[in-house]
Amino acid sequence: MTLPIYVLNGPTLNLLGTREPEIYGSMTLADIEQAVTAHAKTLGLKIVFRQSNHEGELVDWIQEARTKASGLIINAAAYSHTSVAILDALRTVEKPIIEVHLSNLFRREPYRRHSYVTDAATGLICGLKDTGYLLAVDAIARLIKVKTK
Ligand code: CA2
Repeated sequence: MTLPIYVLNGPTLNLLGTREPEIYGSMTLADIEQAVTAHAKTLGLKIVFRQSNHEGELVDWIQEARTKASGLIINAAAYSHTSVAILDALRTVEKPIIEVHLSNLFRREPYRRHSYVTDAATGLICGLKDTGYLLAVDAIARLIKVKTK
């Protein structure tokens, strides 16, 4: 049986849909979870979807994903730009890792252009709002198949 894909979300993403829809879209995180879970189901895959405002909790979940996930989708939000702890944890995950950002980091403030997560990620999707999460599921599905063939 294929292990679930972990989808981890960082600080303040729990407030999605309440402000700045032009940057982040108008869906709530619960809407995104529902869409991602339904899409994964069409591919025969399961999703574990979580959000935390706490760096250490995200690190714990990344460590959990090492043995319990088939792949990892991560939007570490502001921690992407600051957290060597999250980078170190991601470097221990020997599974496909897709970094997702709702907004296009390269059209925003210069401090958002660097992400520590990118150093450990298999690939990066940004600027496509909620669609980025769905494409990340597709990417992991393909990467897992390539690996298991
Ligand atoms: O574009 C993304 O997905 C980000 O990861 C979102 C982070 C930001 O720090 C990154 O640079 C890019 C911020 C998430 C804040 O979420 C909000 C939710 C509701 C209202 C305003 C912000």
